[in-house]
Amino acid sequence: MREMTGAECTVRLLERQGITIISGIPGGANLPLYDALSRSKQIKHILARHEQGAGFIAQGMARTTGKPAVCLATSGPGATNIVTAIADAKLDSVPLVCITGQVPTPLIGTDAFQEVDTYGMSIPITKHNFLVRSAQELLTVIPEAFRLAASGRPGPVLVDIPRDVQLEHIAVDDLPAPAVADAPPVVSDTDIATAAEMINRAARPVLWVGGGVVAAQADAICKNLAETASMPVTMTLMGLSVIPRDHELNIGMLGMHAERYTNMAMEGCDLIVAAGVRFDDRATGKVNEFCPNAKVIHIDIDHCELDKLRSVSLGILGDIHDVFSKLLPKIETKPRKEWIGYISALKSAFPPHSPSESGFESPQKFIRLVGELSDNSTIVTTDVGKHQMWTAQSYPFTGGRQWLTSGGLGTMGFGLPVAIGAALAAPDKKVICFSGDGSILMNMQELATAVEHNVDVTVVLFNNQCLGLVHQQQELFFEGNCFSSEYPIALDYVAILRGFGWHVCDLAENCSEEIVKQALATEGPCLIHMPVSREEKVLPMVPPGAANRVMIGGDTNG
Ligand SMILES: Cc1ncc(C[n+]2csc(CCOP(=O)(O)OP(=O)(O)O)c2C)c(N)n1
Repeated sequence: MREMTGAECTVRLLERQGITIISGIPGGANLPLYDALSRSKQIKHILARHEQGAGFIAQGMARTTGKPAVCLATSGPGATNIVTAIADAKLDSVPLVCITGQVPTPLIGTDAFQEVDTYGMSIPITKHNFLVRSAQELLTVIPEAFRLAASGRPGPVLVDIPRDVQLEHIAVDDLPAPAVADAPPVVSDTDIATAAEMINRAARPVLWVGGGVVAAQADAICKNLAETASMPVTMTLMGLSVIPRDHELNIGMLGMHAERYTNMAMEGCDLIVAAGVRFDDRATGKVNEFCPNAKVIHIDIDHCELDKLRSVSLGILGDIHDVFSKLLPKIETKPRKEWIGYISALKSAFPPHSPSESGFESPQKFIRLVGELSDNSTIVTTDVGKHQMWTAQSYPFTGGRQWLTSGGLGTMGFGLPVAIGAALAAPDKKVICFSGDGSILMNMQELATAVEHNVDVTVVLFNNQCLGLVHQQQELFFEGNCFSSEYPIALDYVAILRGFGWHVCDLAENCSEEIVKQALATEGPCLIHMPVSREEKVLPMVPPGAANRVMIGGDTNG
């Protein structure tokens, strides 16, 4: 029997979950927790400069390891600031445990200083949330938060702990065992047999993979399955690293910024094997007109996704690795020469925009150059905008958890803090963040955090002095009325980042492969600044709300 406070109990439970790094910011309502944390020999605290930064640093750790990561915020403004990072984690199924301080229990509902209804506010953006009423409850709530975050389809869980609960003394016999994720659902043998038969019979099948395949660590077996069946593979933005860029069956990302031949190939398929995807509108375009002639097998760990937006011929509930492993021995080896030949002909007729050469002539070629100069273990993050799509179209991904981008929420400001989190979780790896001059400002305070922890992060900043992707949409769909998307003042990013203590490499001053190599070889935070013309577009493009066959650009190589 040991007496401890709710705060101490929380820290012990986090230690037992194997947590070694937590990001956050202290404030009045979580100070008891911080006091207890200061005595932990196991957990290192990363003091972020903004709670959204703390949330995204934790996301960077979780996206890199696949395990729940923890972030802390105080009540009121601390909680409201961290909301974006939680919502982002929800849409991209990232396991997060966010612990917020709350005003003391007797003051809840009185409009107390720094009181917001964090529980209510977080209901729609979490997988689950708790408002803890006594220190005793922490013994079940904290392990439960980890179990929920990691089980099935991963996601964020919020635990709101009032200050008096953190200070309450309880006697604890034994701390509960650390929580583990629930076992995945048992896959039905009949479903496997039916799926195998459908794949074997199909003349023009496509394997469509998303973030769920990354989460299930099923990339290697996914490649085996595709190769055995000679099934071309298309990917959502979240699934881009599943199949190496140069693999002969990789037909690229589908949807709004797909290559024209990819969307055309999808139109021609007779079977879609959709794994770990959620029929997001950015991927399907107008969903009613998405591959109307294809049968669909949908494999997902979350039963809510099956039949949600598209009625499927067969829905398989289960862990994708498990499903693929059971499916593979039943798949006939087939060359499917006609189908593969048809797609190659489409590819020759509508050559990809993604560059086959690297260089400095365009951001896409430069992204490819950076990829070629980096080793395969490099982790890539992005912000949101043209630079994100250029990276999606051009970076030579090789596999796994290499690609961290905000897919569902599309959050500007994601790239830098997620890169910091990734570097903390994988200190032996280089992390490169491709960003834009709009996005980098949205969490630039974390430039200080990066220097403080000397993380091995390189930011490649494409500076087009505008909110590029918005600017492009205004040019294309609002008759060139580029209202409020241009920055009239040219900021000196080189001086700004140098001021934060970053190494800098300014390609406006000096531009050569040798200089880029040197920048990438620099250990610790380093900026590569590349000026880009506003006119440089992301093409092809499906207009928002249109069917995927309605594409702008990509009909020639230009
Ligand atoms: C937090 C947030 N606010 C607004 C948007 C809408 N938005 C999408 S892309 C974009 C412009 C991004 O500009 P920048 O980071 O400079 O990248 P670029 O497109 O120029 O490469 C904006 C404003 C968003 N995605 N996220």
